[in-house]
Amino acid sequence: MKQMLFSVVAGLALSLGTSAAHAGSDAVVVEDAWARASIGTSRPGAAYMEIRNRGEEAVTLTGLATDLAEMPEIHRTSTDDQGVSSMAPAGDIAIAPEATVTLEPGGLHVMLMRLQRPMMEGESFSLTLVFSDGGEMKVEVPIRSISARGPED
Ligand SMILES: [Cu+2]
Repeated sequence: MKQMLFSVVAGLALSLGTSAAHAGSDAVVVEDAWARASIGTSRPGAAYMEIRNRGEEAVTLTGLATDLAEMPEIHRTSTDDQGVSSMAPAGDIAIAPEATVTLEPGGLHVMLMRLQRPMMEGESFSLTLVFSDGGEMKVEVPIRSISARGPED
């Protein structure tokens, strides 16, 4: 009897722990995702979106996965005093409660390195966002024209 009680309590603790761990990234909403068509596969593709944390705890975006590219990464473009811009891996992206992180041309972006196929205007691809609490979110990203500057182009 004592043994059974123990396992019920243990099971309860486990399920509470799991739901708490997923509360963070479960509160994340992605809006206005879009990508630009590519010329072939020799150069990396890029994708943009707004990542909104509607929860009460901070969440951290730690990685990306997609079958479109072997090496999807979040990059940050920055421009120095001379007006020269460059980009580098942005590392983990922390999103405070109620905050929105915007991925847009000239700033943070998804860089799709080693494209496995050309990105064709009018098609879409799925991109999985991976969070530090173990949560994952799959986003369908529409591919706009090669000259698109925003989600409506
Ligand atoms: Cu980049």
